[in-house]
Amino acid sequence: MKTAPKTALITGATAGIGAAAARRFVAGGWRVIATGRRQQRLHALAAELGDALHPLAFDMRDEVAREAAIAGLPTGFAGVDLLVNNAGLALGTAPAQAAKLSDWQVMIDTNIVSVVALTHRLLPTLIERRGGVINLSSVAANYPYPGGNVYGATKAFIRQLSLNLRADLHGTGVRVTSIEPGMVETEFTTVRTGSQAASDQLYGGANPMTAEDIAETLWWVATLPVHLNVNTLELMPVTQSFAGFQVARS
Ligand code: 8X3
Repeated sequence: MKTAPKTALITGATAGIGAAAARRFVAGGWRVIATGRRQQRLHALAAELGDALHPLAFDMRDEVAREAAIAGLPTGFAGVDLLVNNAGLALGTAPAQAAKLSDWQVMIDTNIVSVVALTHRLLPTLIERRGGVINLSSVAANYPYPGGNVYGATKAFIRQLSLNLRADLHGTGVRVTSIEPGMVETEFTTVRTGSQAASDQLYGGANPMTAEDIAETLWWVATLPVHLNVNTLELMPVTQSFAGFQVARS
């Protein structure tokens, strides 16, 4: 028996993990709603992937635009089976005492407030369809590091939100997963540092993970037999591991 294609809504699909995930899910026969701010990039993705991809350009932090975009989804894409909360960013690597409050606010609005709002909006549909939520957290949720301050805290929120959603959605059949990657070479570090050179230096010789590595992981999680739930999944490149404690000496 032929089953109807499933639909994933992937945020932050204009680049990096989001774009790679859109490609992976379309290749797997799903429909994808690809969201992001950069309309041209979404249209290029739609031109590449065809009718299975519905581009939806809006700023996740704009409540009115977000609601209009979701409420206006065409019939073929209205039933979301999987929400991939991928949109997010890090701004700055300075210690807390030198960081910009405005950077912290943008991270909190993007990485937490928008994710919470979109998830809340889609929960009734996800419950009706026994769907799933995959949240992109980070190793920064699990390990403190200098300069991680508010970025790491937003990702810790996302990890705990995922687990608490699981607790509340118990018995509904809805799956929830927190994915916690380490170094993935995307635009992430250029955005974080504001510099291509800093990004090249960080990833140079490090053999980091790729957006495609994480997209494949998302695909695996989403297509596991329905009686399985991956609660949390932390990934690093082999070249990345843990640093020790610091000691400030007098
Ligand atoms: C960021 C992970 O390892 O690049 O989410 O700092 S890492």
